[in-house]
Amino acid sequence: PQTVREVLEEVVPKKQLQLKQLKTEHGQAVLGDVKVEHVVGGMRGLKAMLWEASVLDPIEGIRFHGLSIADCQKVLPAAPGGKEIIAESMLWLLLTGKIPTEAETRQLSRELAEKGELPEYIEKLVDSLPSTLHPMTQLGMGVAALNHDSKFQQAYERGIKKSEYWTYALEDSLDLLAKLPALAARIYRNIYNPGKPLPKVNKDLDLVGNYVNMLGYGDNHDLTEYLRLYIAIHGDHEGGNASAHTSHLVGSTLADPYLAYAAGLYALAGPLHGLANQEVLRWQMNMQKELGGNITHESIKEFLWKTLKSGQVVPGYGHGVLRNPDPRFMALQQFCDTRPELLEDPIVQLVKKTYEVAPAVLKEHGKTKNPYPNVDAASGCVLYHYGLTQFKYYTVIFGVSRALGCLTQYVWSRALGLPIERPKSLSMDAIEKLIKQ
Ligand code: FAM
Repeated sequence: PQTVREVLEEVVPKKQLQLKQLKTEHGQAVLGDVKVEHVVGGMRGLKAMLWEASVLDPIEGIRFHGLSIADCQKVLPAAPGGKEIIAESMLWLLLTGKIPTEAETRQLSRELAEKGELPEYIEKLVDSLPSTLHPMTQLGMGVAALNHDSKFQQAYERGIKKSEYWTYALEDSLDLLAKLPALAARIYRNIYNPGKPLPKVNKDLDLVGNYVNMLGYGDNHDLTEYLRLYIAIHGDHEGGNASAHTSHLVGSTLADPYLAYAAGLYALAGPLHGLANQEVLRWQMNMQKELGGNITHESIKEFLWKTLKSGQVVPGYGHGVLRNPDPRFMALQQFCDTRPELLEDPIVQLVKKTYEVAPAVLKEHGKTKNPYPNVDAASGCVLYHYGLTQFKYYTVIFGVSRALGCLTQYVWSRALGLPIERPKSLSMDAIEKLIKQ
């Protein structure tokens, strides 16, 4: 089996040539207009950045190098004894555009496990934080501080050629990804199980198998399989979402992969983005408390209107690009469909019942361009069922996953020699002057 680096050494030159031709032959080609609404409306739909690993279609949803989630579930290797996609096989696809063999996947799992232990200074840093400090804040601090050993930053200081950047970026990216489970699990243990011993990284387990084991749920096969699927499908969602976009921008200054991803994590920590999975559980628990035993479509509709009338958004619904139900939401629902104990779970049922009425209410409310559920509407209720009930931690799991996409793009942005990003900003007066011309 080849290593992911060996496959990249074959793929990178081809993509570098494709970019060179695109730049020289089509540099002046127009891709669309820039309107005032883009400048003042968060650049929705503005074609403005390059991102190789995935493209998001508003109707069909995400495709990873052209493969849908269903395609990936057919071809990407699972864990030994498992069925679901695992982080390593998704990472291989994102990085190389190719499907890894089972042997290549196992080799990558082993390579990551070998690098999975945290340096002692990181353990001391994380253990020194108050348990009341939000786990996302703690995760970003740990990730940024891991740049102490960044190979990219050390090589850059030595003065390496631009053509070599991506190899050091890849080394840091694999090192960082390998350490996320131990870092994320230590934060969980410190906040929710203080003093409980943390298992060591098990060299025979895949990344998520180790993560679940260190979280203290290792004997729950179904939860492990769920988190394998969860982490694989949250990995990449093209380049414009806030965590990917932030990480991409920070990386374009040649800040190392640790700093770039730490920045991305702080975008993910926003309630309109990754923190929505925490907000969905809080909202669904409030709904369950308020409705008590009277869970009907009517009573859920009333609760939805109450949320909207109080000026809040309905968490887990809407999307900046999607105009259809999120295929990631559907994949997580399908995971439940094959497990009676999940289908009978009250919170899982509440999510399902909410999905049966929320789109119509949001359409009637008339503001959101997308009245359908996004991945956050479904992602937390299964965790809750399996006993991972601390929903303030949920975005950390999203943060372990989104590294797959952000670090892939960091490697590719260096391989393609993408420059520092610097779009033009305007004042309102300058805009008015411009449109009067
Ligand atoms: N509930 C109520 N109002 C909503 C809404 C929702 N779920 N989604 C959008 N709107 C409102 C939005 O606030 C805006 O109102 P204002 O003009 O008063 O600001 C209006 O509808 C038009 O918004 P849009 O163009 O349809 O959506 P955006 O592209 O501006 O924003 C989201 C997209 C995801 C931020 C937005 O749908 C939202 O806030 N959803 C709820 C929070 C959430 O689930 N976020 C997670 C998104 C997920 F994909 C992720 O990143 N993990």
